[in-house]
Amino acid sequence: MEELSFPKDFLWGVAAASYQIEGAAREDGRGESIWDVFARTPGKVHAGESGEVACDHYHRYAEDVGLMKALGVGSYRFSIAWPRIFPDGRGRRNPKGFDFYQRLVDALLEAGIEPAATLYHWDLPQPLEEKGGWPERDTAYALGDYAVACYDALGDRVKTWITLNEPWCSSYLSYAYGEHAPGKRDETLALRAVHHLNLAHGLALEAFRGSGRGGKIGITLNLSTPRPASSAPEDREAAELAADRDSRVFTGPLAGKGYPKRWLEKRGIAGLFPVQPGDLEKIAKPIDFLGLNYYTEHAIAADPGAPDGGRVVPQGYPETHMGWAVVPDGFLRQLRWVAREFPGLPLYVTENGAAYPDPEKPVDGRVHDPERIAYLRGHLGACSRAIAEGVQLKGYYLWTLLDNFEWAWGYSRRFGIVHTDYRTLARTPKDSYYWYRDLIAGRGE
Ligand code: IFM
Repeated sequence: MEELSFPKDFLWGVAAASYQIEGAAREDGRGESIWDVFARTPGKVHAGESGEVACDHYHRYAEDVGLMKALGVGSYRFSIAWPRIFPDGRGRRNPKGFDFYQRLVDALLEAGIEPAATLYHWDLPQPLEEKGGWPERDTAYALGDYAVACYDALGDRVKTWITLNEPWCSSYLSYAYGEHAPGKRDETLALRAVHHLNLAHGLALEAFRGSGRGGKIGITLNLSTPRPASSAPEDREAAELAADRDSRVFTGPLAGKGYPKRWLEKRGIAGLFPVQPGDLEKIAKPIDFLGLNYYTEHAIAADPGAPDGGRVVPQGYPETHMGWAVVPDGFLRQLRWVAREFPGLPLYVTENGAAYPDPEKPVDGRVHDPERIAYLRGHLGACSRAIAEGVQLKGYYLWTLLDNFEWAWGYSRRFGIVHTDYRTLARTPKDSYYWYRDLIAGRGE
């Protein structure tokens, strides 16, 4: 087995998101998000589950920070629930919502853990969706205003900011494929959402630079950098088109290259991106780092009947409980791809981890999860290799600390290195928690 080797100053962390863990959905003046509404729409979420209680992190955050401290992580990536601090999306502030994040940040700093805050991890305030949501330009400006309020409230202590988490999900999955809130199925809306999410990033970035605050800011993408199913030119072309659709619509504007012409021309959809003068310049302003969330790699074969000319083909790899192929080499390929697109830009893995069918209750106080450890080890091997090749990878946030609400899958998929018993809300560290702890402490493999 290849040795894992990381620089002394490599940042180790865990990541989580507000709606997936906080609960307290109707408490202390929190407004509704699109996920509250989606979850109570019959048939949208597994077993009709919701984030109403989730892991009750809102009340148990001190215990969770204690778990992180004992784990030895240097940083915790969390997201701020927009409707908790602006119940209507903009305008009226909710002081109790701000107070929660003040308490959380103070507890983290007290424990010696650096907070890394994501502004938007999918819980759009419902009143903004009622005005059209991400397909509407005004939502981007609303995010810009919300960002300023977050910087003002927390910017003296939070030094790492992530504007958006996985805008691919907030656009395609939410407005074209209907699998995420608000559950629409209209590609035109999704492409408008893509541009307004990119613009929202640009506005939040501009506001951060304008604030003169110290610290760093970036964006987190879940890129798809698929492998061609064969070396045939048609398969290569299909894989590139898939990368244009899923990745270069985000990386292109960020890198100052605009939207990917090849795919736009093939589909004849250039006119569907509502770009206004000055937008692309704002989006292309330099970021301090790029966050990558990697779980799997697809193989793509040409398919003249498919709208984008390709289809995902099975690869014969083992799969996680999500049905996602386990392809650590794909992670290495993706890190190289990103290093080529953004030469010299510091990179962070802002999510990586795996769901496996752990038991509902620990047995004798233990949860054995050897498959998750193998997954993590394999993917950290790819990180270690990338660093040895010169990729500017500065840190790794494991997804995730606690088993939690896995969106449309409800509580049926467990990604945590700490088991959550949803009946008692008791937390039990799994074997993977101890494995990660030893790795961080330098006692790992
Ligand atoms: O749980 C999600 C997270 O919210 C975003 N990235 C992927 C994870 C696993 O599906």
